Amino acid sequence: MKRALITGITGQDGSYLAELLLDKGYEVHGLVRRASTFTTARINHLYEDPRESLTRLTLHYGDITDGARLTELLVKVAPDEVYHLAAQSHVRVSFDQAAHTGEVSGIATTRLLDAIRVIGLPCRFYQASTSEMFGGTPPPQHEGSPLRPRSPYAVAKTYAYWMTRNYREGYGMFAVNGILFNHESPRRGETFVTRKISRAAARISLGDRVPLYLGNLDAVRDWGYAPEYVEAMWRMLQAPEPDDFVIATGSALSVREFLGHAFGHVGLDWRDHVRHDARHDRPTEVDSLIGDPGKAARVLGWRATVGGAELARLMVDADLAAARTAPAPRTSAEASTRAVSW
Ligand code: NDP
Ligand code: GDR
Repeated sequence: MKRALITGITGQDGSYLAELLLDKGYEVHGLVRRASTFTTARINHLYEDPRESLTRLTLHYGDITDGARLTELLVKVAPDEVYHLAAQSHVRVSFDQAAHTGEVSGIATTRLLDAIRVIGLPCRFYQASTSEMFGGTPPPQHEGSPLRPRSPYAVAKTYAYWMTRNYREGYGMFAVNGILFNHESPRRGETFVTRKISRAAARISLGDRVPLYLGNLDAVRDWGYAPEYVEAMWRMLQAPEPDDFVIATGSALSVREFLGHAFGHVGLDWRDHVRHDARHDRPTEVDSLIGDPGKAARVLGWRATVGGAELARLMVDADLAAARTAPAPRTSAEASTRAVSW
């Protein structure tokens, strides 16, 4: 039985990856940071499975910035594969927490790589790199495109990308970068734009009158479906040689077009319900990210099948179902759209 350690297991991708690996028969270990409230909503269902997954999924407390704890866990778990997904992953928030984002989304990767190197653990390592690293480079972006990061988040991830490559080249580690373009799902964090939109379309279609406050609607993103993207992560670690891959659909929508698909799906015109709030604008914006997934198709046999329009519809349907069973109080909907700058 293969053993995997997932950092960021409570996040969108970590939860889908844990499912995928358990389905494949892995023993899965996840790093979870302590919080004053429960953070395991996305993986609780894995514990409700009465069969053997209960004994094959283990969570360990730890913070990704705590090198000693990472070393201890790597020795204890001795994973065959490490999927490093933990990060401060919000681009807008990274402008408010630049140094913190550098620690969590950048330097923590070095702590993990170094712990693996010092222990001499013969594991395979996946780094969650991002299309944000391309920043100001015009589309289509591929593995050889220049990295021109335009946010503290993207700068931190670019550092981690290069450290991963350096440890591969310098120490012969099987360490790879998955350069993933935006990927979404009903489990997407509520402050990312697609989920803000799908939740708003659902609640407004059910009668809520509170508008949706957004920033820049002109940004263009290559949006794919998260469960398909975690399959690509796994394939990268099964490849004969370590290498870096762009994972994307190859086509894109603007935020405005995504709004059209989401609100149109429930018979609404988004223009009646969306307001601009400058707090959601970014000091430096990334205008257009559209990936070229050709290498992943050739080498890994991986292709995206769900595009932005279908994604908008499936996310709205999921939020409609959720809102019907547990309608959010109006006040909390308003507070969560107005309180901070996402
Ligand atoms: P999420 O924001 O949903 O999840 C982030 C995870 O990191 C959560 O489990 C979070 O824990 C954990 N985390 C944050 N800080 C710490 C810390 N200090 N110590 C331990 N754990 C921590 O991100 P996604 O699932 O969407 O993305 C996964 C990874 O892929 C991230 O690294 C992201 O930057 C990267 N990425 C994502 C893309 C996307 O479109 N989704 C595209 C390209 C890259 P908690 O639940 O407690 O907050
Ligand atoms: P992104 O995703 O920055 O691409 O990073 P996000 O959904 O936050 O923004 C996408 C685009 O929408 C614009 N936008 C808004 N964004 C948010 N969050 N809130 C708003 O109100 C809003 N209005 C407009 C943004 O300006 C941006 O252009 C995501 C994260 O998952 C990263 O971790 C990951 O690396 C990249 O995708 C690829």
